[in-house]
Amino acid sequence: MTDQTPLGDLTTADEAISLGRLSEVLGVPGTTLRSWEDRHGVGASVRTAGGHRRYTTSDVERLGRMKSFVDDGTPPAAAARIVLATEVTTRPVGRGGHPSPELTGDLSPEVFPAVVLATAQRLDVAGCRTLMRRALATLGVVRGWTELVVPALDNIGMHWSRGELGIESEHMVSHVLAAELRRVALTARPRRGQAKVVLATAPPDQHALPLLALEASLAGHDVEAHVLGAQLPTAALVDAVGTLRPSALFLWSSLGADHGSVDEVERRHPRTRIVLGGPGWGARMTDVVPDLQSAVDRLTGVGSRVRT
Ligand code: B12
Repeated sequence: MTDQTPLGDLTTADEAISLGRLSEVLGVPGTTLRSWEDRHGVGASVRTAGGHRRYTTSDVERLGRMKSFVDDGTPPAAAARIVLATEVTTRPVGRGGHPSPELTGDLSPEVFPAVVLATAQRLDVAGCRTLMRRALATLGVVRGWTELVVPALDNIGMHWSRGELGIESEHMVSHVLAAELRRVALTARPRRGQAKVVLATAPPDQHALPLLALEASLAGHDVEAHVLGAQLPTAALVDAVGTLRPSALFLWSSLGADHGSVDEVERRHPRTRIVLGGPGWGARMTDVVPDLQSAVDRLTGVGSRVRT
């Protein structure tokens, strides 16, 4: 049983609480609190003149979050990294609304999804933008998307489906991520003599982020990508392929796809190569590219298998 007595604002060494009191408040043994500090760096930020630990408000908040993660089954080392990385993203933004240069969150796959989730819960646009930008810039689009961003989206989707995260948070993350992916695509140097590809989602799918990941990944290759976005009706897709005459059409589906769109494009534009991606195609489609790198390879001609 934990002690629920309010602690007030414990900002100075005099006001900060002792190890014993914190142990009562959180319901965590003192030996465990000491080991979280000694081994994982999550502990008291002040000491008395006699060297005793004293915990401020932010220490209490941080250790409370540490306890929640550990109670949920996260190993203490990972919990500490999440707590410390998440805390970094809450620091104030710098001048001009740009995130503070101190923002140096942890980009390991173990921690990234939890840190993105924390920004989603707080609707922290600047923190989310910084994380996405760093993931894409540090690892490059293909690895950043595959190793960090997709697990983070999966985690967001899981919390949303359990009713633990509002749709506004999911929209915020999608919007920020879309802008970061577009930024990469737009800043790439244009090349001459490009092959043309069209990227769209199969109706009625609204999940367009993989198209933007693909567009950003193709930037810098000799490919001109035209993103037509989500929920494009089949007739519009057929018209667009007729107008643009791409060498390939990439169609994404996250949910159950309308296979009629593929049949119709094939019938009207038999020379256009169709490349399919996403879990929504199901078993009927046997040649669905499994990941972003394979889609890039297929559209740049490195892997040139045609849909069977
Ligand atoms: C963001 C999001 C949205 C946003 C999309 C915004 C946008 N601009 O794209 C919005 C809010 C619009 C949305 C709407 C809906 N969504 Co949604 N959404 C998501 C979320 C969080 C991320 C989607 C995404 O881009 N994922 C990234 C992709 C690439 O991940 P993936 O499909 O798992 O990828 C795998 C492979 O395909 C491959 N891969 C990864 N990247 C790439 C890239 C390429 C190019 C290739 C080829 C392969 C590849 O590796 C992955 C692992 O195997 C997912 C959660 C999730 N797990 O994905 C839910 C999710 C897809 N949505 C879901 C649902 C239910 C919906 C709605 C029906 C909700 C509703 N009731 O309205 C609607 C759908 C409406 C519609 N007609 O489409 C469910 C789908 C469950 C299911 N399979 O039936 C999910 C899984 C959430 C969940 N856990 O329940 N969504």
